[in-house]
Amino acid sequence: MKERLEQLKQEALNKVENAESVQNLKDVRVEYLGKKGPITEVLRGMGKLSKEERPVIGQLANDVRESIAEAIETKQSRLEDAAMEKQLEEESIDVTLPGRPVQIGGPHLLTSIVEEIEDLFIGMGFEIKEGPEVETDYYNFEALNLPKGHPARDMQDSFYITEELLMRTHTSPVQARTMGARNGGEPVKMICPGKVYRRDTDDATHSHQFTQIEGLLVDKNVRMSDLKGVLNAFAKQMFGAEREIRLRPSFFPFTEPSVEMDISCKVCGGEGCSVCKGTGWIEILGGGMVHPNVLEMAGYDPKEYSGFAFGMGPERIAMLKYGVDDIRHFYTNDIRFLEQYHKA
Ligand code: 2NL
Repeated sequence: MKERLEQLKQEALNKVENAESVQNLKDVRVEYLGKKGPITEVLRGMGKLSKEERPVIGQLANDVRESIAEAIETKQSRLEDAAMEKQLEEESIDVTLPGRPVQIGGPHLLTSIVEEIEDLFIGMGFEIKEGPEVETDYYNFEALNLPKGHPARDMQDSFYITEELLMRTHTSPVQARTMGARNGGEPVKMICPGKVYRRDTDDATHSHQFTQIEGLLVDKNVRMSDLKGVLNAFAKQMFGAEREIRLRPSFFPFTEPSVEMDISCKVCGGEGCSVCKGTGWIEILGGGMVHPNVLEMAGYDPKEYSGFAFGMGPERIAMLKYGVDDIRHFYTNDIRFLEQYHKA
């Protein structure tokens, strides 16, 4: 019996030693220490032993039990430690690795420019107005002194939806609508930024869709000097206090007289360079006194009311201010271009 117990002990300890998982160990425990295991069997057979042998074998059987149980416990904690070690290794984080940069977005350059211009005019008491991009022929052309068949319509060919509906070619219809809603009696002091459309072939300076900001002031006794004062304040705030402005005679069907405004060239200080094409001046916008026909169609008496209006292209303003050489940069959304202006 002694040999049997020693043999069982050796067997069990070998199995414990070779166990590869906690489950293996459980199996060994059930196999050797369970109620139906060989050691229990040995203990059951003790009745047949002599008085002298009984306590010796009993003691030995208990020692064997304890040795096996102890070995299982030791092995189990070794397996658990190894598993934990392995998991820690797999899940370890190298805190010395540099962090991944987070992409931080920002406003589009055009958005920034439009908002900057809006803020300047809000500061001078103008309100911001918006209107539909799909317009009627009436508000886009007729109400602006461009009757059907007028030659100036050719320069503003657009995308037509029907005979009478088109994508607006300028933001002026917003102003015609605003004036019309004032019942011919209240002053207007507004700017209207927005998208406009022309049937044009895209190149470095032309786009079939672009942005416009127009301004309008209608009241009693509005004069050309008021236009000049507002535009001078705008130019100096937008481009720098050292800039001079210059008004040249021009033509627009909806203003009379009409002007074009230049600002002095910063690059050469007026000497003449490639930016100003040798003239010392850079064209910025157009404007003039609102044509009496336009006032009349909007319900104002042109003998009592007068007004000035102007229009500019924020793309052109941004191109001049930041040296952007192609209008298509604004629309192709190359992040490398756009990112440069996130802190602008
Ligand atoms: C330009 C020139 C201009 C206007 C826009 C206007 C609007 C009304 C009445 C009279 Cl409702 N005029 N707008 C006047 C002159 C010039 O824009 O070069 N824009 C980019």
